[in-house]
Amino acid sequence: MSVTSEYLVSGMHCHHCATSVTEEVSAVRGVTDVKVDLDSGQLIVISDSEIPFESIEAAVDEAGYRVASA
Ligand SMILES: [Cu+2]
Repeated sequence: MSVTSEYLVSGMHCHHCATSVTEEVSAVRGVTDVKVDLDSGQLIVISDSEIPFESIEAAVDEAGYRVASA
């Protein structure tokens, strides 16, 4: 089973920001694919099970950005 979750990340300004977020969120256990749209700040997480919001929030925080909304 594959779960798709969408989040909004604030503070990303360039390709480097998007790469940082992608790397950190990709490292969260259970995550199989991550897509970041720099213009809209949209973060799409594909996982093989439901990932707790706190885990995504922590990973984005680790990258230096903030989840604006789920
Ligand atoms: Cu940047």
